[in-house]
Amino acid sequence: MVARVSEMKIKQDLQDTQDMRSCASLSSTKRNVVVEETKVPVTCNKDCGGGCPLLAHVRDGRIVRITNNPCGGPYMSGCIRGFQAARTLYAPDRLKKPLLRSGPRGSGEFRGVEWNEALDIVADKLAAIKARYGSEAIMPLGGSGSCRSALHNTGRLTARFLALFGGFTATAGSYSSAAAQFVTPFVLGTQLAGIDPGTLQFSRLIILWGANVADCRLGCEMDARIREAKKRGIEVVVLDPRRTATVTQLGTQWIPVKPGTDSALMMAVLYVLLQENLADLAFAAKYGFGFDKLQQHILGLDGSPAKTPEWAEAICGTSAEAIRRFARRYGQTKPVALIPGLSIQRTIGGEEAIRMAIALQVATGNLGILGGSSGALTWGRLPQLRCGAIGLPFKGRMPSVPVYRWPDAILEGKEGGYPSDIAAIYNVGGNYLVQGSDTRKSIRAFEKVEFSVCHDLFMTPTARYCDIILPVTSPLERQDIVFTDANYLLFSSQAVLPPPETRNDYDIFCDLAERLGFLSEFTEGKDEEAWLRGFIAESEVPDYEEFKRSGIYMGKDQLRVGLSDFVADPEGHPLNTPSGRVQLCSEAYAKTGHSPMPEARILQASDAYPLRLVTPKSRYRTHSQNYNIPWFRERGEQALWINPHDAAQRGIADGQQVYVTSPQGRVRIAARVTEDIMPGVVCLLAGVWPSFESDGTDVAGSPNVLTSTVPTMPSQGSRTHSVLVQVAPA
Ligand SMILES: Nc1nc2c(c(=O)[nH]1)N[C@H]1C(S)=C(S)[C@@H](COP(=O)(O)OP(=O)(O)OC[C@H]3O[C@@H](n4cnc5c(=O)[nH]c(N)nc54)[C@H](O)[C@@H]3O)O[C@H]1N2
Ligand SMILES: Nc1nc2c(c(=O)[nH]1)N[C@H]1C(S)=C(S)[C@@H](COP(=O)(O)OP(=O)(O)OC[C@H]3O[C@@H](n4cnc5c(=O)[nH]c(N)nc54)[C@H](O)[C@@H]3O)O[C@H]1N2
Ligand SMILES: [Mo]
Repeated sequence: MVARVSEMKIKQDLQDTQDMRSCASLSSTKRNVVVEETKVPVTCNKDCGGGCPLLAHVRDGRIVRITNNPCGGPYMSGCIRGFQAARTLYAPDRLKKPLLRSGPRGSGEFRGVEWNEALDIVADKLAAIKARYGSEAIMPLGGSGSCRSALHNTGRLTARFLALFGGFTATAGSYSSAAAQFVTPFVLGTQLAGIDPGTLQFSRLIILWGANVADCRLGCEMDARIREAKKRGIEVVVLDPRRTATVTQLGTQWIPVKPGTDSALMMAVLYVLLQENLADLAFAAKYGFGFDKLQQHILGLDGSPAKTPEWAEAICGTSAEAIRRFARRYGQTKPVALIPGLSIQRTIGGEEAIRMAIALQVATGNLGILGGSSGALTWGRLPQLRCGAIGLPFKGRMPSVPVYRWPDAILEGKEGGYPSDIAAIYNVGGNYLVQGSDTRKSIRAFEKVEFSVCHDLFMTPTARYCDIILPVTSPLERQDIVFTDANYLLFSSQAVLPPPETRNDYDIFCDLAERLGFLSEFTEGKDEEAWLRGFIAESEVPDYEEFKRSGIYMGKDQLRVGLSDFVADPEGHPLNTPSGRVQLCSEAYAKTGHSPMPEARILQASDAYPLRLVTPKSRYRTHSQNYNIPWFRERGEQALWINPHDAAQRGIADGQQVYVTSPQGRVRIAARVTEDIMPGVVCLLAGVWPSFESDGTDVAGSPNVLTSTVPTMPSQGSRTHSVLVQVAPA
């Protein structure tokens, strides 16, 4: 009885805290006298899209629940993955002992070993590889696991360790945004052309172009800001091949568009704007360079077809009438925030979609103004708060390969034109046998190397192919400073103790550095606390203790608009482009072998593979994380989304098992026949761990079994939304 009463008290207590959303109440963490419950400021520290200030409620050394940290204010909110993050900590399949492979690679046969033995083996193997081939024969792989922080950062730590060891072959660029990253500087002279989400309160139209922010987070405020805008009567147009939760919850209109065809649709929008005198020609001439040429291209005055809505309809599957209506609304409203998802550039020709999105915002006078946007990526595209982070002490040039092509680089090596022959994989914070493209090719790459080591919390498909697996702590079990995509920093305190036999990635690298003779260079004589205090000393955060207490430090300006200085004063703040203006036409870009002007470069479907597959994020997963946890998996059963029209053509009923085939592989999965996806397009959500039958068919529905490592050019970026497939009843 006593326990129940006290629990009720705690509930009331927490309720009060939540309702007040009072940051001050955090100062006394042990508020309840009956049962001690501490509230610890934390965050997830993954490349999850969020960056959310959260509070872990801890009782008897266990996290009992996770809520929003009231210090984040009314708009910042976590999501289901953050609120349920404790499920990762307490999952029964959490790795708790170092494992040494005892059967063939991929068999899953391992035996437990003591830490000392495991570390000796890793150190010896690395030393042998270096002696035989040089340290460039080692390729670190990793991405989204604990990649946002100052100290316990899987990418930074691995690079620091291997750099001090002697160097390595790096993977360059990112799965996320390689095409945008490549092309944006040609057009804008910078990557920093985003907006703070708070500026959306000034927008009169919001265009989510391939952005599904209700499921796939692009910052922890976006959702609430758009929800509020919609409540105020602002139109929110969502362009997506799928009717997503963003369409139904945040949107006022859904415009379906076939994946990889956005550049064509954008051209038709510009055509209507020009034809109907809705473009801001003065703005475009003042701030853009080459608008006249682009105009000729759009209107078909350069010998190319006119980019009419009818022309686009045939390519994009979007009705010409919908394009006209949308263009008019766009041209008649101001300011307009165009927020591209990263999806539109993870396609063949994705570079062009970004160039055209910028062109549209220039043509409508929405670039660099409050309530507008640049058309380039917004997520994480403004200066970060100054703060230290563990460094990469590498001097000189490091060989590198585009990350999207890592399996090709391993399989083909120097003979294939890559800079090194890779003999070892050091995998920390990534699960590329799920998330890399062309899973079967990726497996061959793992099979080829002489040695592979993995640090992870779970026996992922990637860990399964490694020779040694070292079990690590999770972000909630250690303290760190976490960077975000906007103008605030987070402090994530240690909420609970880690399982006894797990270690921090940092400590593992210390143990290895000691064995290999460079411990003092690696640690610089500092422990965790000393590192963190040092990072804050380099920052503008005035008070370390206060930062730690509240878990968040807000930068002064929360209403930043990228390129606003240029728009306010183009002479005083020219862009870092040849013209000093927005390079709508770029001769420098043309040197890559592509058109100086944006073009509609679109992958053509074929008779053998007539359907376009998209492979977006699930709201329940960060990439492949959480797939192994039943609570999340039950909420998002994998299925192939297919339109009734395409299903009927193939005699496929809802729930029926189907084969999805591409040149790379085959998947068998249940069909979900739904109007929520447009005709001609099918969808498998990303992050599903594959499960192969003996004939090589994956029966889990893992989309990368079907994707290809042939990238979009010239960026060498990911094209996981440009996948051509066929579907047939199984
Ligand atoms: N088909 C398709 N493929 C895609 C995408 C897509 O949309 N469709 N998206 C692409 C994108 S944008 C990205 S960013 C990549 C992401 O690809 P990955 O980086 O491979 O993503 P995750 O699946 O999150 O893998 C992170 C791993 O790190 C582990 N981990 C978590 N915390 C820690 C830690 O503190 N230490 C260590 N050592 N390990 C930790 C997790 O358990 C997990 O196994 O996927 C890409 N692949
Ligand atoms: N829940 C969750 N959120 C995340 C992540 C996660 O793993 N889980 N990962 C984070 C990371 S690392 C990244 S890089 C970002 C990625 O963010 P995005 O790349 O934007 O995410 P996706 O889910 O791949 O795609 C978003 C939407 O675009 C649609 N789409 C696909 N192709 C096209 C196209 O060619 N044109 C148009 N108009 N729409 C298209 C999809 O149907 C989907 O609804 O998300 C971040 N947020
Ligand atoms: Mo990403």
